Amino acid sequence: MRDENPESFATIIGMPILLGGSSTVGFIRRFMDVYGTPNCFSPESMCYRHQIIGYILTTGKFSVADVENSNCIVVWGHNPHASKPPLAWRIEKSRKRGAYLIVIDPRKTKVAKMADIHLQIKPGTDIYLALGFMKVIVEEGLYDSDFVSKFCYGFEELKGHLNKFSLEEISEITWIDVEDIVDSARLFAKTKPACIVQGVNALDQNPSGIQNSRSIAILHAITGNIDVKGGFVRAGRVHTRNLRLPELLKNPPLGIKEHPLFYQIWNTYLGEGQGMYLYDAVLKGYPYKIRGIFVSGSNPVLTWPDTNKTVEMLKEVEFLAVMDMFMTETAKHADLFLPAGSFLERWELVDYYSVIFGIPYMMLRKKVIQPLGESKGDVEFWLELARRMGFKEQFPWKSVEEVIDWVLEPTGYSFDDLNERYPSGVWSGEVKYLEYLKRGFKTPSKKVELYSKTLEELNLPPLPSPLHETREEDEVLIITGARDVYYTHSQMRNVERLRKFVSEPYAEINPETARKYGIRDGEYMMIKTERGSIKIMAKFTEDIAKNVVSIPHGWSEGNVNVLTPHDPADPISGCPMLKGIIARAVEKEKLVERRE
Ligand SMILES: Nc1nc2c(c(=O)[nH]1)N[C@H]1C(S)=C(S)[C@@H](COP(=O)(O)OP(=O)(O)OC[C@H]3O[C@@H](n4cnc5c(=O)[nH]c(N)nc54)[C@H](O)[C@@H]3O)O[C@H]1N2
Ligand SMILES: Nc1nc2c(c(=O)[nH]1)N[C@H]1C(S)=C(S)[C@@H](COP(=O)(O)OP(=O)(O)OC[C@H]3O[C@@H](n4cnc5c(=O)[nH]c(N)nc54)[C@H](O)[C@@H]3O)O[C@H]1N2
Ligand SMILES: [Mo]
Repeated sequence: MRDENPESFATIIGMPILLGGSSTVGFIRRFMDVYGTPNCFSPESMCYRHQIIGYILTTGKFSVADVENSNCIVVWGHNPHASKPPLAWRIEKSRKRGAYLIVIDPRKTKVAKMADIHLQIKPGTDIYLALGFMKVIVEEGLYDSDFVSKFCYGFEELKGHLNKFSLEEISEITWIDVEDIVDSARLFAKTKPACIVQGVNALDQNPSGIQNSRSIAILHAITGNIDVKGGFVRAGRVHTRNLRLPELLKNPPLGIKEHPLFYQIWNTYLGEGQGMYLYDAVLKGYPYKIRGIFVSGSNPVLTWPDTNKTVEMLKEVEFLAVMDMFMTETAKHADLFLPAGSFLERWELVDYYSVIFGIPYMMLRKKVIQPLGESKGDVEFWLELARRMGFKEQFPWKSVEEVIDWVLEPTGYSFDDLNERYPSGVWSGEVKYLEYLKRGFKTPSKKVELYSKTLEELNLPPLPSPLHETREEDEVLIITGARDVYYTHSQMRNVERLRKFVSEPYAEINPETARKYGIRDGEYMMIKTERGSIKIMAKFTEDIAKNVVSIPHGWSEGNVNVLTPHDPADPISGCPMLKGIIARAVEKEKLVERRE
């Protein structure tokens, strides 16, 4: 495959690898650089990356909400008690100190129950609500006029744009009363400092995803909450050495012709392709044929959208290798299965920033035991493969310890330092407030771009704009992937003790909605979309908005991704639509013919 056309080989890495830090992710990508394929993919095609792009496009950098020091916290599309408990504890602490709390979620989550205001929004309409907030803030003169005039680009254009929307129309679309929109916008704009914690992907996984993230950055900017304690603060990265081969980054992977900003924003390369284009490349040879896939630490049969298509794709390739600790639903299709060592069986450098404090952080994860049986740690495996393939020049290291030392060199720390002197890790750097006073913002205009010329040049909306069609009132909308504190994506279903807490997947549904379809609590229902249908148990709760059904992901029985489309939905990033999907039918199970 490599001799004929190396780009026909692709890798899919998953969360355990992505979170492993740059010495793991970068190492695999470096291997692919040398092999000669740009086609590296990961869950970032539908996770987190979109928020990063939206924030960078607007403020030139990635920022996080400083909830600990804030006096008004907006939690938007996020359920941190399930998905990020350390953040939930900090919100609770701030709340006790007297901070206001606004939560925007179609479900009354634990954090929503603690809130001053809970806006039970119609899924997928967040962009309208954001425009409503901006409208109130701008028209009532609640914005920070000094910051706006000195540091924002395009305020007049934004002001004109907001005239196109009325609060009554926004209220109808979002299911939120005008009064609640106005009260929330006033509370957010008048309380200083204030911040918005955006969920990791709830706002991204729809056609207006990047528009949502841009709007959140803009709301911080016009209220003067950028780079201030308790506001929206820059997340700095640890400056470790990049393992990628920079000259090869210029060769873009699949999906980048269609979504250039998914790969590169100005001088920043983000480094991977949009995985939603892998389907056509494998199945239709468009724009060229992908013939082999290596899946490392991912379970796309349960975690990627459109399971039927995903399975078709994995069956179609001439060669499929899967490296995992378990014989997963994905591994069952593999030509070659490679046993992976767990995080306890390898050294790993974690070098990110804290998504709670924004401070760069690094830590050496310790190898506690030697890999069991024939398993290998991921980097160890790729190092050995590089050796056997003769990539010695680009892979001169003899061990994973040496790789980590090389990556660490620019930081002034070594493997031994982290192993012996700082066993619990080191913070490297601090949050820098008001940085822009010295250098401006790292955007083409050097200001916060309310109006984005970069988007305009790509024929994309330069101002935050809805890219959704509005829908019929009585449709049932499916939101997928709400996190459950007991499980991580498709993992841990084999742990019996956890099964005692949640033994099978369920769909949360409001009793009033369920009654319309003759379904009772605990009964099985069939849910059908244009992609497929699944059987799933109905769990009644008054805490979910009417006409909304919430289904978790990661279950092999009741696999919600049978229902989801893989088409790139957001024109900027190509993110697929995993929230706010229209249900074709919701029926009591026995009334429906089984598909297979
Ligand atoms: N419908 C819907 N789908 C979703 C989402 C949603 O909200 N809705 N969320 C999406 C998001 S945000 C994400 S991040 C993805 C996650 O998608 P994936 O990353 O595919 O998620 P996991 O199921 O955690 O798969 C990780 C696999 O790695 C294996 N593993 C664990 N440790 C190691 C290791 O050290 N080495 C190797 N080689 N393997 C290891 C595990 O056994 C498991 O099979 O799911 C996405 N899917
Ligand atoms: N225990 C556990 N923790 C995890 C994970 C896990 O699998 N298990 N996965 C990790 C990963 S990779 C990720 S990406 C994050 C995901 O983190 P998040 O994306 O923040 O996911 P949740 O915390 O479930 O919160 C999403 C909330 O958004 C709401 N929601 C759904 N659709 C909409 C909408 O259209 N608008 C609004 N406003 N709200 C909506 C849902 O009801 C839900 O309460 O979690 C991480 N943490
Ligand atoms: Mo994720």
